[in-house]
Amino acid sequence: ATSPQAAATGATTEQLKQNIIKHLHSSLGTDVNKASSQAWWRATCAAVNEQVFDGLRNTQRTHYQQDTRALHYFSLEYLMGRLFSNNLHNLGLFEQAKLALAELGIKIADLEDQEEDMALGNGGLGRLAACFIDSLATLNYPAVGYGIHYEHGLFKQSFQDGRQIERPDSWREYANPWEICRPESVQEISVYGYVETVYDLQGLMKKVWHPGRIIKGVPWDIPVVGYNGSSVNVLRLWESRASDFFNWDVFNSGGYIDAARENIEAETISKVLYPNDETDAGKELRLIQQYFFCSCSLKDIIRRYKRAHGDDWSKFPQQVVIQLNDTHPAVAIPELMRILVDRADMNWDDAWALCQQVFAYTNHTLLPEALERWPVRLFEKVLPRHIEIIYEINRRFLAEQVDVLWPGDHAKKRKLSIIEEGDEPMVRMGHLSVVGSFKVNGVAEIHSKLVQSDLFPEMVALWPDKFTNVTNGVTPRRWLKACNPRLSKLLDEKVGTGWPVNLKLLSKLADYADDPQVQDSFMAIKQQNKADLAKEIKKLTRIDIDPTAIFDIQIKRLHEYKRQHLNLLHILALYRRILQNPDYDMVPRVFIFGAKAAPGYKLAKEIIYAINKIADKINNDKRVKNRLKVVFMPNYRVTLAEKLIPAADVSEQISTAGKEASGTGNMKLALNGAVTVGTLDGANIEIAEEVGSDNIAIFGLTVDEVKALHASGYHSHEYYHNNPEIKAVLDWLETDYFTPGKPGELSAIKHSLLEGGDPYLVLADFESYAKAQQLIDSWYRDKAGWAKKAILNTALVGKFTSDRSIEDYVSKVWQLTPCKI
Ligand code: 26V
Repeated sequence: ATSPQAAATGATTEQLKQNIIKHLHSSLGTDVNKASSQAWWRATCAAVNEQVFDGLRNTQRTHYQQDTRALHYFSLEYLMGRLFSNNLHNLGLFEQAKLALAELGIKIADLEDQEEDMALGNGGLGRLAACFIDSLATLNYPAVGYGIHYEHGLFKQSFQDGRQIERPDSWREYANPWEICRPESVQEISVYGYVETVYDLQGLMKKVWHPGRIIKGVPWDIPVVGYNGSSVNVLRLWESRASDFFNWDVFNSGGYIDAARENIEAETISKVLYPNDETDAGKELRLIQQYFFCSCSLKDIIRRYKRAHGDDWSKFPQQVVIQLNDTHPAVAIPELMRILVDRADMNWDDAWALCQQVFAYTNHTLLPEALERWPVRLFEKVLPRHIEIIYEINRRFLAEQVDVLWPGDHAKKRKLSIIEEGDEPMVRMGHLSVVGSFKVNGVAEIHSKLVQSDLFPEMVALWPDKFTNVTNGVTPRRWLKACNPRLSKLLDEKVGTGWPVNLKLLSKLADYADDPQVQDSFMAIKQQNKADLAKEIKKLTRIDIDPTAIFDIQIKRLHEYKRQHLNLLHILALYRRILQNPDYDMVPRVFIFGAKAAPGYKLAKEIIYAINKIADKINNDKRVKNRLKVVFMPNYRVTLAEKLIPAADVSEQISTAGKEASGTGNMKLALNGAVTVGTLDGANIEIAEEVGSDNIAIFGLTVDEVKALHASGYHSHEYYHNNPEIKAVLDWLETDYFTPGKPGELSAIKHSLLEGGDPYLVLADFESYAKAQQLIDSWYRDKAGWAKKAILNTALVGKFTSDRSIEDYVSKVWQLTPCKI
């Protein structure tokens, strides 16, 4: 079966076969008789790359000739996952490749498993960046993603006696077939040193930065293939190396050892992704990472601009827009100022006006511990010229904006200052980002409201039009078409094949929600996906699960605010009910977790340990009679998500209201027909609006109720003393029931909920959560009723395609025009 796109490119199954064999010979130096799966995979990648590179050349030539305005997405993280089947799907070659390989005696799934995940991100923020660059290419918008070429991505997780063990991830140990090194585009950047004030011949003051270190940035390009043979954009990731130029001096003065050490130090910058999300560690290397990639990227953008426009800066804001993915790349703002004022000799006002037309900032979290602040002291050491520029930006902001609206109000100045005063003065990166950007957005309606009302209310008073919302989305190509081929086929039949690029078409499926035949097909597909997952679970954990049980899935980073421990307490309550009443009537349920904890986040690791220990006990307790199983899948990552999501019946989205900015897993699970158990938080609210209250189990305190409860004084002890089930399960954690001979091993959770004050209101929401879970149980007993809910979830979440998010950014922020290739 040749897809129309593939036919148009002239690629036939036969040609693909010949190409794969050709590469087996000429690129891999092996042949069909002795090639390993790895070699077959690499040969197939090489064959696919012939088309990828054609698209890349065409796209770059077209953008250059038409001198298009382009988006530059600045992100410390891109959680790409695997690219093999994604690229095949987007080129329209997947079915052909599958056939071609089958004729060669190779299973395509075996080749897919040869690829390491490209895990250059922590969680939601990094995966969002990956979905966005997919949509940008699909929608033919000129765009470049900029980031860091980490040698080691997010750590690999395993469990040892239930405890998380981290091992380094080496995704490109044996070379990655999708990346191209571009030595012709290296950049050099500076750090450390001191600033000298000099006067030129006219007596004008100039600042000269004498760097202490020069570092080379080597760009690696990863082609980003749009769906349906549209544009092929690039993700450009910078690798750090010691500068050749700089090392010469050291060599010449006889310092071989020093030179070698400097090599290592320079290479350290892009060595490893920081595995914390949300808690700001304030590490020097992290600041250097941020500056390194921002400076390399800005210089790259300026080099390209100058090729077309020479030294005329006037068109720069017309051609260039830069989106800051959270505050992590905010140092790009003073860096562009430095380039314009110190290097291009532009006056401050013109330079600042230009900057403010170029940058836009997305906020991804309200958690105070995640709001980035850097010690001024550290800035002075690493970026001595930038801290001066930040002071000047701040001085003018306070004098020309704050003092004009609130004359003489020193409290306001203290609150709004980019520099936080105190024993250790700090640079507030959020403030810097708002002041330096022309647009600021949150990532779901409620989150954007809270950004304005709680985080930056005075900034809204100063610039009401600066603030906006863009609700997140996910790419349906990866998160439905590629990961759930069975459901995709059904959708092709029922709503036509246009849904991957027009996800609202899925709403046609709602017409069939009551149709018994469609219900049967839909649930049969879910059942097959569950059977596949059950096999995978057996393979990875040795745990046997009943594939007809409810598959209840919570997959996301481990965080107190995401409340995996609320889920766990409810599991304990169910277990206790079963033990107290051997005939306790419940639909069999498998609770499945996937989550990595930041290596330094103690309580998160204790929660993982507790889930594993409790799982062990429950899974081996005969009295449970298979009503309850608990599985913690190790090493949760994009590739595992692709197996879990199509098999989910229930999606756990249970953060404390006001804490989860948006969530995107919630969208992926609903899209694949899972029913959400969720709080009114982040995008759950918008999902509920789309699917309707019959098709989602909402529970818990609202944002306003959370605020009111905190204001009136929250006492978690009261819930402990007033609810016997809560008391029993918390006390249970202190015994040695789950850790024989070692009482108290699981008590950290109880401690945080009682003595620790339960900052995320786990106990306050427990009862309401347990009721919502009862509702799920009763809903599931009605087979047709459940099928209808599942179908309506898939049918009604078309809003959450990242294509829609991108179109929102384009109309509200970026003002781009599509460029057909
Ligand atoms: C923060 C930090 C703090 C310093 C150390 C390194 C580091 C790395 C990442 C982060 C930010 C994490 C923020 C994040 O991932 N937010 C998530 O963004 C998703 C996409 O917008 C959103 O769906 C989630 O609700 C939000 O938690």
